[in-house]
Formats: sequence, structure tokens, C-alpha cells
Amino acid sequence: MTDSNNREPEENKKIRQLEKFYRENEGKPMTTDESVKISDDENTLSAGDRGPQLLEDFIYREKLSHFDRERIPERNVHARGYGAHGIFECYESQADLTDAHFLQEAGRKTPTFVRFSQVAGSRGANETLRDVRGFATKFYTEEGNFDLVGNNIPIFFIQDGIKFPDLIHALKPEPNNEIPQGQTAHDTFWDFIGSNEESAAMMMWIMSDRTIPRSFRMIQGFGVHTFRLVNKEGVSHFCKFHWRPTLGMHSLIWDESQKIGGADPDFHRRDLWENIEKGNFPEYELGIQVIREDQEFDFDFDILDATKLWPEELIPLKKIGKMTLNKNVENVFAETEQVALHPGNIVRGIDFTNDPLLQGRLFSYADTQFYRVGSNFKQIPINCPIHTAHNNHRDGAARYVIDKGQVAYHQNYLADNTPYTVPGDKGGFVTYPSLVEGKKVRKTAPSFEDHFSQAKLFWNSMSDVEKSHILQAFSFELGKVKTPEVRERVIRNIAHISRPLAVSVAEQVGVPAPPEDIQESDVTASSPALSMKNTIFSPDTLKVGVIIDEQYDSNALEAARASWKKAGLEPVFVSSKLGTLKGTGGDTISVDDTFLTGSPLLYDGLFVVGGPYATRDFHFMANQFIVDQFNHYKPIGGIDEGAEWIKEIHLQDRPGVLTSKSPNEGFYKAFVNAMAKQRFWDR
Ligand code: HDD
Repeated sequence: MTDSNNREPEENKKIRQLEKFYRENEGKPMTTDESVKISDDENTLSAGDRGPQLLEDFIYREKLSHFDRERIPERNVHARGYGAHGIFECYESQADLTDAHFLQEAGRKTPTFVRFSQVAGSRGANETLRDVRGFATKFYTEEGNFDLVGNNIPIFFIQDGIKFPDLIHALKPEPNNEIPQGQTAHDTFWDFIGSNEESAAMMMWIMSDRTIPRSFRMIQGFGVHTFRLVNKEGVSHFCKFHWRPTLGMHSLIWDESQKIGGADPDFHRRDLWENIEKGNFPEYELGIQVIREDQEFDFDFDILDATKLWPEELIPLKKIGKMTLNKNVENVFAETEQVALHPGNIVRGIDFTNDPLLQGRLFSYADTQFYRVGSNFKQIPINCPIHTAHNNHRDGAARYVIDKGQVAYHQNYLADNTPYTVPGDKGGFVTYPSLVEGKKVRKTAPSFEDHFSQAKLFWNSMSDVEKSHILQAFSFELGKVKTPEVRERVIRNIAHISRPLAVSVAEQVGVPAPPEDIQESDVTASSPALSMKNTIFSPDTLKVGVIIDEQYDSNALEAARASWKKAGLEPVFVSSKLGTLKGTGGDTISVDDTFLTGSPLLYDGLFVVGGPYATRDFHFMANQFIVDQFNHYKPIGGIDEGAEWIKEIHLQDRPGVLTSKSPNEGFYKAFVNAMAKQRFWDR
């Protein structure tokens, strides 16, 4: 099987398994579901030309009744998402830490399926809204499925799963008017945040640029919880899982994210789908942070508290493998919508801890899949393991595995007591025998009570630009809150983290400064790993909008294109109309976007070539694109007429704006470097 570029995807057992379920309809006769050939699919059977329709029309009935059942309940969070298949490759054996089969050997490859998502919006929500992004991975290992159901933020809003319905009810559109769609900028959400100090650190993270990512290909992922790795000898270590994109972590700016919602509400799925189709396969390295059992109480935070991260400067991140997403789905409903991820899906060598949020999740996910996908959801092709499951589970709606034989119970004589259980020393799953003691209680552990130290650590770690974006984000979000008391309560929580920030936000949203007696956290440490400023910067796969008209300078364009190709930059040719343009050398290019169908919002940088016969309208539209691009701090290059137009509006020589009437290699190199830098905040 090949992808649309005729490249052979890497050996992938899961895809081989799915292929057995593919149905090719092209070129085939149309039949009913019972395989009766259909002679007319457009007219219902009626009594006479104008007569009533007949109930006996099984073709009509089957078509409509199937249509009537096409939708299943959408996920009540993370409803809008997009998936892709991939391969995970282990860098080196982790056998000293874990017995997990997929981590035993350097070079071992494991098929994966990833679903990226946004939390709040319904299935049709605009994709660039400010929101946490889900990053959920199913590893189809040789020894069963392991699901790492994470987000692009390393911590969470709450500490105990029992509060999850409250959080989500506050976050979702308000129930009396179902407004607003997919966003946090409303009263109930901020009421929840202001009323729950444990959300303070997460509040800072969601106001940062991480919640308006540039691309799913450029987000980090986190398992969030503390898991256990258990080796063959039964020795356990605590562990956190991270995904790191090799393209670095990049974001939109607020103005862009709002407007892209109009220009392309499918911005993220389009980006992922197109890049995988083109062979620009996104890659993410899997990292682990590990601490020994005896270090459990060595930190000034509780390692079981999901509102806390493990600073990398304290507990370094070790990269142990890489996942490459190299195949789009064949059918979004069958694969992405029906995939059932569940943090409770673990394999031998990995185990849970007593993190109360994780424990809460262990119930909710399987439960929601039974409701959403049905009692046999684990048999659906995208969910089933690569090796056949054998057990005594039977029946239920839509069961399509046909279990042979007389016996469906354990402890039997008739089938020699099979399927048989496998002892731990022969590869069976054994739960890590962690020590449990104490009285049954309903209360928060005292070690979970510090809510502001890590929020302050995060704030201390931000660059000036990041800090200004956080201030802007709070000003927008709280500015949309109608109830002044709700705004005030949030500002009090901010004051525990940074008084100056709280005062500035209060000023912006028209409420009094927080009371003087609020104690600001005295944490002075920072963690450089938390700042997006310290990410990887690369021009690879970034889009350059090229504004170009008839009789463009062929030589200059050829040189520019050669430099872009070398750097992995992808030109998108923009002109006044679709079709083909001719250059001075007689060569042609075909236009990808017009000023109408394209938008400066959709390109990471702009390169203005123009042409000697450009009309006033063309010139005017080019200027609009240049100004928008400039306002979004993105790189701009200009040659020929393009260089003149940029000069006319006095933008030449501003940071990240490069123009030349006689471009040479140095100029093209400088433009590529500017593209890699991505934003010029000092404009
Ligand atoms: Fe959750 C879906 C991530 C806490 C209950 N969650 C869901 C998805 C992701 C996360 C990525 C979408 C999976 C997919 O693509 O199908 N959730 C998280 C993270 C959490 C978290 C990183 C905190 C560390 N979630 C959480 C709690 C509960 C849930 C505490 C309930 C106790 N989450 C659900 C759910 C969903 C879900 C209601 C909705 C659809 C689904 O499970 O499959 O059960």
C-alpha cells in the first residue's frame, strides 16, 4: 500500500490490519447493504407518476434509516479533533527502567495513532480559538495497546477527578443561551477559576501563547500525570512523559488566531493533512523524566499532584524515541471519530500512581466510550490491538468477532482451561504492589495545598514578549466577563502570583486593584525550559506567500525558489486571479491563491515580487497584505516592484523587512534566516 505520493509507508502492522477493513467503492456497481444491485437511486417507488410513495420501497427505507443514524454523540470534551497514523521508534533500550515491550530495543518500531484536539469546542468549532490542545497517542505494541492521553500543557486545572464535570460545565457554553462556542472568555469559566485556587498555575499556562498554536506539528505533548515504569525485576520508578516536536513549539498571535477563524476555520487539520500528504511528516521525540521511589518526598511539591510539573532543571528530560506521523486516515469517522483513547490502557512495564486525577480518569474514559461508541468499541478496527484478543467476554450490541467453541468461562475442563492466564514471570501483566495505608477520607492532602509557587515559577520564566501576551490575554478574557465580582476574584488569584500583573489586568478590565494584604508568592526561581523563546527555530515547512504578477523577474524568482527549497520553505503564489503567469524568461508559474481566496494570515512570511504591469488594484491589495504581515511581526521580503511598494509605505529597513532591487545570494540567505526567526517583536 502506498500513500498519495506513492511513497511506501514504513512497515506498519496496524495499517496492514486496517487494510482488511477498507472498502473500495470506485468503479463498482451500487448495491443495497444486502448486496442487491440498485437500478435507480434517485426516485422513490410511488403509486403512479404523482402518487404517494410506497412503504415497500426497501431501497429508500434503507438509505434514509441509515442516514438517520449517521451521528454518534460527540465527545463531551475534545469533540473537535484530527488524527493521523505514525510510527514510534525507540532510540535505546529502556529495559533498566521498564519492561514495556516497545521500549526494549534500539530501533524497535511500533505503530501509533494520534488524535489532536481542542477541549471546549463542539465538533464544528473554529480551530484557532484559544484552548488547550489534546495530544492523545495510541501505541499498538506487540503486547497490547498503550494510550498516552495528554495535552499540550504539562499540568491540569484540578487535582481530583470528581471536580471534572464542574470544570467542564463552567468551561462549555453557558447552558441558558449556549454562548460562547469553544472559548473560555465568559463568566462561568472565570467564576470557576476565581473560585478554585488550585487552577492558578493552569490559569497562567492557558493565558500564554501555548493555547493558540501555529500548528499541531509544533506543539509539545505531556502525559501530565506521574506514571510508574516497572522493570523486569519489579523495580519501579516514577515517570512523566513528554512529546517534543522537532520543528520547535510555535504559536500564532492573538489577532491572527481570531481572524484565521474566519479565513480558515479548518486551519489546523488542513495544515496537518496537507503536510502529511506532501511528505512533510511531523516528528515528535518522546522524553521521560524519571525519579526513584526513594526520592518521592524530596521535592517542595507533591509528585502526585497533577497541577504541578517537574522542573526540567531539577529532573532532566531524557529523549528515548521518536514518533513520525506518516499517514493520513482513509476515513475520518471510521478512524478519528471512533478511536477510543483511555489513560487506563497500559501495558506491562507501565503502571499507575495514586495521582487522584489519574485515578478519576481511569473510570471516565472507558465509561464514555461505552456510551459514545458502544459496548463492543474495542473491536472496532482503529481500536483493536494488532494481535487478536482472547478472553471470555461475549455478546453485546454490534459484536462482530465470531467466537468459536462451546466454552465462554474460565476454570473449564472442556477447553483445557483456555484461554489460559499468563503468570507475571512469563509475560502476564502484574500490578505494581505499591504500599497503601491510611483511613478512608474525603479531603485534599495537605501536600496538595500550595497553589501559587509553580504559577509564579511559570511567570518568572516568561520572556518580556510572553509576559505582555499573557497580560493581553487576561485583559481580553476578563474583559468579556460581564460580572465585575468575577473579574475581581480572578485578579485576587493573580495577585498571589504577581501583584504588578494583577494591577495591570485590573486597570484594563475596570475593577479595583487587588487588596494590599494579598501575599504574593516569594518564588524567585525560573525554569528556562518553560519559555517558548528557548524553542527550536527552523524554516522547515513554513509557508511563504509570494505576491507575483505577469512578467515577473524569472532569474530572481528562480534564485529565490532555490534558496527556499534548500531551507524547506514552501512558496504559495498569490496574484489577482487564478491561472498561469509568465515570467521575463518565458517560464511560467501557476497561481495558488488570489487576493480573495488567500490571506496574509495563512503565510508565515511574505515575499513581494510584483510585476511591471501590476494594476492599481493589484498594488493596493499587495499593500494590504504587506501591512497585515507587518502588524503580525512576520518576515517580509521584497524585490523588483515589491521592493518599491514596501518603500512607498515606509516599511523598508524595519526589523524583519528585507528589500533589494538587485538581490544576491546574501539577500536570499538573510530572508531564509528571517523566516526561521518567524517573528520580529521589536518592530
Ligand atoms: Fe480527559 C477526553 C486529555 C482530565 C474525562 N481528555 C480527553 C481527550 C484528551 C484528554 C486529549 C481526547 C481524547 C481523544 O482524542 O479522543 N483529560 C486529558 C488530560 C487530562 C484530562 C491531559 C488531565 C491530566 N479527562 C480528565 C478528567 C476526566 C476526563 C479528570 C474525568 C474524570 N476526557 C474525559 C472524557 C473524554 C476525555 C469525558 C471525552 C471523550 C473521551 O474521553 O473519549 O472521558
